[in-house]
Amino acid sequence: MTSAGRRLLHNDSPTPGTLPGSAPELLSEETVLEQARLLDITWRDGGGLWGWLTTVDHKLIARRYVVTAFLMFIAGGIEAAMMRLQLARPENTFLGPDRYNQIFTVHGTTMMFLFAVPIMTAMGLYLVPLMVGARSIAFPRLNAFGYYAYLVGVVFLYVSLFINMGPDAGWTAYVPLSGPQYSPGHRLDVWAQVVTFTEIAALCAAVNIIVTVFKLRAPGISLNRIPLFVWSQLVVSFMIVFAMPAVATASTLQLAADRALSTQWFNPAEGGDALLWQHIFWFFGHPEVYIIFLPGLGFISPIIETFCRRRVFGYLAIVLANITTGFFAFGLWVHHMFATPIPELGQSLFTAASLVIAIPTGVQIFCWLVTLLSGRPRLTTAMIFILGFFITFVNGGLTGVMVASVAFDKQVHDTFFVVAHFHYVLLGGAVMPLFAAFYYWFPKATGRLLDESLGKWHAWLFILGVNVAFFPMHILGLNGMPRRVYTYLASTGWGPLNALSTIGAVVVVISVALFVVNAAMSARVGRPAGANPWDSYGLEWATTSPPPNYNFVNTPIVLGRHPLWDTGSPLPVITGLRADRREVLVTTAFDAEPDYRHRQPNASIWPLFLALCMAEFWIGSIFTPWAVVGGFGLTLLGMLGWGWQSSRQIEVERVDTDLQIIDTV
Ligand code: HEM
Ligand SMILES: [Cu+2]
Repeated sequence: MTSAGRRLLHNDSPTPGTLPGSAPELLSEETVLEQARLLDITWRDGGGLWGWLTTVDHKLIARRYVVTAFLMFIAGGIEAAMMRLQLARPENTFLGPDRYNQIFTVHGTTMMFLFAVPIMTAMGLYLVPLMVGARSIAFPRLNAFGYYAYLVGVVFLYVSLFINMGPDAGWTAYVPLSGPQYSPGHRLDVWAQVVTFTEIAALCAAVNIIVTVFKLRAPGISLNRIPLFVWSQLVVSFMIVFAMPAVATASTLQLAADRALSTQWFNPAEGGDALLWQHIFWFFGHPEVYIIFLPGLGFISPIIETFCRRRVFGYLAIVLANITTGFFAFGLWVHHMFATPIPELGQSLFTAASLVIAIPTGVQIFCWLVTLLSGRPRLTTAMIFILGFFITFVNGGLTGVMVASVAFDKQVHDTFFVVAHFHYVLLGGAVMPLFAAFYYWFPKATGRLLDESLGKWHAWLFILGVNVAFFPMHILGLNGMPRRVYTYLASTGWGPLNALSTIGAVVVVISVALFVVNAAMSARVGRPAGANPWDSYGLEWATTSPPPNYNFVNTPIVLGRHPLWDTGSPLPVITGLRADRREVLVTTAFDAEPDYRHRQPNASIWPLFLALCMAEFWIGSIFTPWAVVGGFGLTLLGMLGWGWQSSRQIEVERVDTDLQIIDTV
């Protein structure tokens, strides 16, 4: 790179539009068009069914991921509606006890494992490479494999539910209820393997995002310029790496083994420990909640900035809040176990830690409030959802602080108060920001805007419905209504509030139906968006909508935290990557200086093949030990094929001097 280039990257106060110390040559329009044509040929995956099955384009995979996970939100929503119908009046007979057990378990399992985590990582898999100005994601084939592993879990859970083999011990699958003695049959084996598939998928996504953020950032995106959404994805990816192996091990190597191989991990009669399950589960389970809502919070900064036309207040504070939340999240798990015999000192410690974690989240909220108050907010649909987030999430956070105290928690443990609390957090902290993100980034992914007037109906009805559905549950819980119970007597007096809650759920169903109609219509006939419909600042808005398969014709150069606002469009670019093969620019971890050119794999069938082998292995093992033998052989074959392809395709090369910094036309 030229010395002008180096100076450029380290110049902290850029003058928009000019390059300090250099007289850059300009790229002519023909050069750019010719380059785009070549890149399109190089990065295009095959057409037809084969092309569809073998693609490794991160955007196509992420779109499938988002759609599948959203279908899971609908499935979980149908189950929620069924539960609410059953509970609408006392002694109802719509769902019997056995059906109800399966439905609440599958609802919880679907929402946590098959909707919330996957949809958040999928948004990252789509947006992170675009936001850091990369041609692609770090490991395209691993990305495809992760999606297929997840899809196997989805299909397996729902096929099982339809053949009356749906798990029924709660999404937490506590032993001894979930063990061989009290849950004979295969229902809980299904649960254990579904968890395995989803955790493998989450780990694939996490590793991919971490490496993409550290090594594929466009020149100039030093650590202190990484977009806030990308920061939240990075923190969450590290959390996944530490949390998911715990539950995958507990469910596959311990619970499934206790059930199939008569190991005795959780059986006190044979020297095992039943509480061990709760510890391992919640060591994963508590961070899981933050894994779900930190990306939700990550959506908020860019949306508020865009619609207030103001840079967010307290960038550094928000980054540090993300990191501390990620850290502390691993020190709270015992607050889910206050009803078990935990030493008093331990209880106090975990109470204190649970109170402390409210602080970093509060810091983020205050930063956004300052930004909102000092800007001139435009009340678009995305912003209405963010308003809903403030109301709903803060309420859920407050009840969280309440249940952090042991004395209070023991009163409301396993009642509907807890159900109200965590739905406020999840719907307010994850689902509302997610809908905001849909309205904001849908035009990027499809090239068309969602309809705003339908959107506003969706937003207001959703916020109203959620609060009507869940607020009464606080009171029901305080009045003693237990969770996970299929009915109650009229003499309890819980009927009217339950009926109100069900009405709220119906409003939620209507509002989500409006969204589905909106998305289906707008994807076809919505208003064309253009590259940057909101006049926003991030790199994802610097390319066309939808982005081409190679993301950017030339890698942009970033001179501030808000590239399109700092520099204006078009951005200066760096040239020199080859167009005749799939190359990405690898940069240094801290300062994002060009380092290597890395050649990436072409379309491949091995990810799908390997996921199917793994499905055969894990699902088959429930029914016959021979599946393990067959699965082992097939998996080995899949790995060999995968590796053989890599050895022919992938290489790295040190960046030489032909990378140049250029101001485009
Ligand atoms: C507005 C939509 C929703 C409604 C009406 C709803 C309703 C319910 C109800 C009534 C229960 C309690 C069943 C019982 O204990 O008897 C429940 C449990 C649960 N819900 Fe939801 N829910 C909704 C959305 C969500 C979302 C978005 C998530 C997560 C992202 C979620 C996660 C859970 C979990 C983890 C449980 C606990 C399951 C268990 O006890 O094992 N729900 N839901
Ligand atoms: Cu917790």
